[in-house]
Amino acid sequence: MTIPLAVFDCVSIFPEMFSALTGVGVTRKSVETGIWSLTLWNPRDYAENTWRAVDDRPYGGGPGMVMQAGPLEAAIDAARARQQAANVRQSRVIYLSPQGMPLTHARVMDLATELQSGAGFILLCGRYEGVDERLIERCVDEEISIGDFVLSGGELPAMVLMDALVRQLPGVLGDAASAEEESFATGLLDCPHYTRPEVYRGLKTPEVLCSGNHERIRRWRLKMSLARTGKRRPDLLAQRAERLAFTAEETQLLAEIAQEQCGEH
Ligand code: 9D3
Repeated sequence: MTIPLAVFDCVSIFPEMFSALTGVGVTRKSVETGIWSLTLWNPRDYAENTWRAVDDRPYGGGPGMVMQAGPLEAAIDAARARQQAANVRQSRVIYLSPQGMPLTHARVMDLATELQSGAGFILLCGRYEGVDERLIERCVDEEISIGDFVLSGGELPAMVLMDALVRQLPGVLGDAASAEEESFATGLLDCPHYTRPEVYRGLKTPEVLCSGNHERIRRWRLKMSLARTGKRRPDLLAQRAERLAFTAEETQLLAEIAQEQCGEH
């Protein structure tokens, strides 16, 4: 493999964190075979003061520190130049930020398509209270959040985004796993899974899964997915109903589930 299917450059004052992505599992295997690449840039290397400080106190006062525009822009420029030298068509700068649009499966799929058509991503990870707004104005194409909860910085979100994207590249997952991937794409939660032993501390594996009847198993799994989604994520079922995305079989199974739940109450 000579040309990677996805090119990432990442700007962070904690580059050592990224071994959590490049050092283990399928993400490690696929980066080692050259399916994707990650180059890290530490804005401290572009700080001009003797202490290599990249943050300063906020104008207007208040708690915490703000990342300065200068070292971040220098690091982004270096990343852009490296990507151009690596024949990347155009670089997209994504700032992982609590103010961004929340990441969704649909957005992951669109970004994966963009990557595979030759774009390179430059991921900007903030620390402290955030980054100087003028850096965002000048350099950032898009802001992405991974959800409405508070983290300590953008590094874990950047790894979440890369992990989600890398899984979509051809050759990263086996065929079985990529087929399974569709389960989220269908908008249903996964069914329960069981493995040996058949009885664990008195708890039996559902008989159907040991029956060898693949049609019964498929139907049971679909039913469990529908039941769980209805119970835990009624919003997902409602979305699917709006899109009229239920098959005749699913409608039948949902009726069975409703019937059985009537018995429970
Ligand atoms: C005083 C307000 N700050 C604390 C609530 C705002 C704040 C600044 C920086 C909150 C978090 C962070 C660090 N977080 C990220 O950089 C971040 C993030 C997140 O915290 N949650 C979800 N997605 C993301 S993407 C980047």
